[in-house]
Amino acid sequence: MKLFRFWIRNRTAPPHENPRLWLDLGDLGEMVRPRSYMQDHGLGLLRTILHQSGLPTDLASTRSARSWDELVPHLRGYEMLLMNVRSYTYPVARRAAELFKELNPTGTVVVGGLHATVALDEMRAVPHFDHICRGPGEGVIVDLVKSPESFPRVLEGRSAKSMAEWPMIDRELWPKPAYRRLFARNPWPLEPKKWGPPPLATILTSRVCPWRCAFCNENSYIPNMGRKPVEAVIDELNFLDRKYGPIRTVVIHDSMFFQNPTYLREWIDKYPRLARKPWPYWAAGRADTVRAWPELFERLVLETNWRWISIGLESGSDRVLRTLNKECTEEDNAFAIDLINQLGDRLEAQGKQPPRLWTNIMLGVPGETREDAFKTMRMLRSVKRCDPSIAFYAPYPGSALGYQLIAEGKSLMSKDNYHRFPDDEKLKGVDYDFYRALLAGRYDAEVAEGAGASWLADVRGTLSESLTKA
Ligand code: B12
Ligand code: SF4
Repeated sequence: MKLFRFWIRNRTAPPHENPRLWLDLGDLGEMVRPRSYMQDHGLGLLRTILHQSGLPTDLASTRSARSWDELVPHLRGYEMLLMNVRSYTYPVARRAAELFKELNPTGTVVVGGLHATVALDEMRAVPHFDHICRGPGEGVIVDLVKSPESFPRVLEGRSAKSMAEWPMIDRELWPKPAYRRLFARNPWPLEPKKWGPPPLATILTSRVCPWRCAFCNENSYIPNMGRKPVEAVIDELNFLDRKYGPIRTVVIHDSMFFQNPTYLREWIDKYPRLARKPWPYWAAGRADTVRAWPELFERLVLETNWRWISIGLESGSDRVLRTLNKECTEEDNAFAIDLINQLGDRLEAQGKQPPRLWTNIMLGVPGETREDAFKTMRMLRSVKRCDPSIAFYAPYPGSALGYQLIAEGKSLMSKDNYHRFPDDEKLKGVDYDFYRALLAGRYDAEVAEGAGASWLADVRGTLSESLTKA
């Protein structure tokens, strides 16, 4: 084994057409095994801009390698390495940069992405990162790649005013999964099964959610920008369907799709008329706005095939919702659940596919009591068609609550394990054994006690397997 490693690392570099390599980041092996994966729009956008500007990049992916040794030949022989670093890919990015420098001692490593914006100190601390771009990269990437030496080590990115200015991503610049059977069933560069049947087309219509939930509040670190015009979204989907389709599911990747009534009305008017097929889609909303604009919500479900409704209900307890600054109440959550249940019944009675509620739930929020957690379980069980995505609360840098808990020394997440798994223990002082027992159904009697007549859910029994990776 040692000999093999020595040989791998010391083989002469293969000749490359391009001097630059973009490395897609994620769990080793994710695109090797037959499992779901999602493509990175940041990488897609920036590589498209570079290629259109005559600065092509080669591509490798940590997700297509089973081990670091397997990645070695793909990293060797380049002058520049580019990466999009998010908090959960920071450990992989560090390791990749170290390896790249070992293999290409005179090479330059250029990084950007959300972790550079929210945790600059940790990025600075990696000596192998030569240039660190904070914020949006679309306005600087070309100059930066052309002449990195004219930029300081840490630089501010520049945003387009509107997503209308972004070029359409050339999806063939995304990594190809290595797994052949998966590939055969899911015509790349469309994506495999997730929420709905494959092939999937993922798309962004907006960049930032304007709310300020304490565990997220992305609008404090991602600059606001104009939304992608409705017709441009539909044109892109039609193009993808013609070129790579037939598409069967659309995933609108926006943090918050249900946010602007004027835009949504235009979507209701145009999507059913102008899309080659009104593909059923996944998109995110909030309980309080569903309650504020119920007619709009109903029309979206009934007229545009919104079939996987993602609402971060987060908790069934007002106390916890307040800690999270969710600005939604137990009543808002109950209203949204009830409306989705009713709409589902109506569609089912007509022999049509009912919408499912895909809901993020957090357990182990600081200050949460057992009764709060029972209320969350009761709330979940009142959803008739539910796909819960349950996670132990994670104090991510960038969010107000995350920064506070990190500063107080309560976070168990470190730069080596930002890599998140929903069931990792993330905070000091939280009784995770209780939560595991709760999800395994050991407190079902206590949960049922307060559930009354509303025990409707198709999530009866153990919820342990709902600690799923997004
Ligand atoms: C789509 C999405 C997903 C998708 C797809 C992820 C993927 N493969 O890309 C799915 C659903 C899988 C997902 C999952 C998760 N996500 Co997510 N996701 C998003 C979302 C909504 C959009 C990302 C996106 O495409 N943005 C648009 C592109 C264009 O922006 P970008 O990638 O940041 O790139 C720009 C800049 O950063 C910069 N840039 C990027 N790279 C580079 C490189 C260079 C060299 C330069 C110069 C510039 C540069 O320029 C780009 C153009 O402006 C964001 C929220 C957001 N608004 O960004 C959250 C977000 C990235 N996700 C987040 C989280 C926490 C997660 C999860 C951990 C959630 C969970 N608890 O399970 C998981 C982890 C997944 C995993 N791999 O394990 C956080 C990350 C926080 C952080 N500090 O990093 C975000 C910010 C949401 C939030 N507000 O909390 N996610
Ligand atoms: S949790 Fe959801 S609603 Fe709250 S700020 Fe983040 S994306 Fe917006």
